[in-house]
Amino acid sequence: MSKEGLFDKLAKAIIDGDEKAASEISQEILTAGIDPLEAISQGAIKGLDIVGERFNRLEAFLPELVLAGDAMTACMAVLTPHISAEKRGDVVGGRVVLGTVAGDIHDIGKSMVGTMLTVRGFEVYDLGIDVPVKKFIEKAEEVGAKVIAMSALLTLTAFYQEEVIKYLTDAGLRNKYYTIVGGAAASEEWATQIGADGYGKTAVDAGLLVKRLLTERVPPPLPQTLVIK
Ligand code: B1M
Repeated sequence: MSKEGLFDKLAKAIIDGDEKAASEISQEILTAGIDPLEAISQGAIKGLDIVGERFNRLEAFLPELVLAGDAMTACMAVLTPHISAEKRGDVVGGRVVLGTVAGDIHDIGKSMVGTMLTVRGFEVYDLGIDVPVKKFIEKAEEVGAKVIAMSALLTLTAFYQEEVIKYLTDAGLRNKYYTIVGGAAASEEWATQIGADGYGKTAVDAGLLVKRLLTERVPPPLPQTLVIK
């Protein structure tokens, strides 16, 4: 089967919420020697986007979202360990505290960011989902991180990204950490508005962003949000 055919099959497995099929097709993709990152972005995420659009049009409901999310997780479990060293680029090193902001339990994109940072050689402390403002900072202080990375998928709770930045400022810690934001509820405009040091549209961009921030060494807070898109 062609690469495109496999990507379509993977997207369909996600749309159908079929964990077993998602896992099997992901394995097939690996066996065929196809780039796992391409399969995630050209196949699996397309499937999730279709479910999201159907949800918007009231043609799909919460159970379908849940099943699609589970199928995506099954696919990622097979594919992510094989995201290759070629994607690493130059290893820069440095610690990053990562999480999805308070009130938001979307995990998939945040975990992709974690994978992309890890393969680039950063030490990632993934706090998971629904992370309270203070926890980002406490962890960053504890592990000596240089970057705080926040994902937000819900418009309603994206303001917590700004709360973390405000908290850092109020605590006199703003010049200690680069703050970067992303996720479907974030945008370049939003990142600029809240004074984030960086914005990345995709997980791959997040990896490039952290690399740029840590190699260019302009101390935080940056006068202008660095944008990779
Ligand atoms: Co929900 N959900 N969801 N959901 N969900 C969305 C986000 C939504 C857009 C669907 C829709 O209406 N079309 C909508 C949000 C609307 C809005 O606020 N604007 C929505 C809603 C409304 C909800 C609920 C409120 C539904 C309800 O209960 N009525 C509820 C909220 C729960 C909560 O968080 N408190 C809810 C629940 C869920 C599930 C739990 C069922 C499930 C998540 C399962 C899981 O994560 N394990 C789910 C899912 C699957 C989705 C959709 C369909 C897919 C999300 C996803 O994983 N996308 C989503 C619609 C959509 O996005 N098409 C939707 C794939 C993922 C790879 O993309 O996370 O954007 P994303 O990450 C991208 C980039 O954004 C970037 O990298 C990734 C790609 O490279 N990125 C970063 C992410 N973080 C980054 C950080 C960075 C840089 C880049 O730097 C730090």
